Amino acid sequence: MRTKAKTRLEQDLSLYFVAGTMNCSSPEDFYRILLQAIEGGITAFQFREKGVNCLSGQNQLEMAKRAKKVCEEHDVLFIVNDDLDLMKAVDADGLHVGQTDGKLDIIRRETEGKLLGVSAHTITEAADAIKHGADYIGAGPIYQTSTKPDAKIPVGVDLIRELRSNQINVPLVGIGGITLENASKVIEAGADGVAVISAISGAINPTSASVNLLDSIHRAKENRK
Ligand code: 3NM
Repeated sequence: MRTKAKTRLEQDLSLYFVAGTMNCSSPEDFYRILLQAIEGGITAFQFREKGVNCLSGQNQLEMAKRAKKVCEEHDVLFIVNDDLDLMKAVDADGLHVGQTDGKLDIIRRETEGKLLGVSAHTITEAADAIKHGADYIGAGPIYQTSTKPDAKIPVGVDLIRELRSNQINVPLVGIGGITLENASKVIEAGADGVAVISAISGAINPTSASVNLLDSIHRAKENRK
């Protein structure tokens, strides 16, 4: 990736909201929360419609289109989790995949011209993802999370530090159990951004939760300079 594009992506991943309708009390509630998060300044959004009670088929497609439209209107990156066909159907900005979502070289070929994010839990996984052309890495779970039932053991911000000291220089976001209280530690350890579900979807006021998270992230980036 060219330096300018990389710098832009680093900024665009600063506050990365990840959610699906299952993380909210209803599909309409999901859409309301997304609008409020956008109002609060999220820089990227990942449509992650998976698990119990998730939308499927046409309902899922319609919601993805609505979410993409509003993200596009507000210059918020729109990434689809794990579903290449859905990414193509809505012409998303990119795809995010985990370690078990398929062969990376095939996925990279299928996502040409789009962003590709990969979840990694170790240095080896991150290095392998980059070798296969990942544009950014989601590292985690950093802290304990109850949002993802099959999440691995929390690795702490040490994983971020270790990735940075092992030449993992692509844009990097931490994920898992990140809240207003600990977001700055993830940035101080070397991440470009934080990815959150419940810190925004479960907030009483998703707009102010986003404003406060972004403020904390910006401050931590300033402190790093
Ligand atoms: N991926 P919350 S942890 C979607 O470790 C996801 O790769 C993780 O939810 C990983 O912000 C996680 O509510 C859940 O903890 C994040």
